[in-house]
Amino acid sequence: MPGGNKVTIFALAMMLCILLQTSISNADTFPAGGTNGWGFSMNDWPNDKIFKVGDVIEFKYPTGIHNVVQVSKAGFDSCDGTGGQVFSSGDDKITLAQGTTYFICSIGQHCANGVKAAVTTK
Ligand SMILES: [Cu+2]
Repeated sequence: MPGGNKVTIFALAMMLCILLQTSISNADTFPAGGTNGWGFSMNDWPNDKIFKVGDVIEFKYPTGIHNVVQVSKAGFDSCDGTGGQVFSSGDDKITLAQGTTYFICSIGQHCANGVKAAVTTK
């Protein structure tokens, strides 16, 4: 039956489209600190969330008041931003890779006062 192949190809094409759309729209964007934004009210912000590779963390804060430095675990633990990648636009979007990504604010004693977050992908 000549029409059969066309129907099958159409069905396969539809399935492929659905699969592609799912993989594209799968990434979520999380505002760091939730509604408080990136600052002194992190309140263990990432702890109740599930992150995956490709998700984006958006850091919103007043320019010059805070910054975002992507650091190693050692840098995170000691609040030392030396050698880290610095973001300072006030609206920084950082895509998560596999594992844990560590962020601190390197201005003043902000990190020691809680302006830090460790985000782990599942
Ligand atoms: Cu700060």
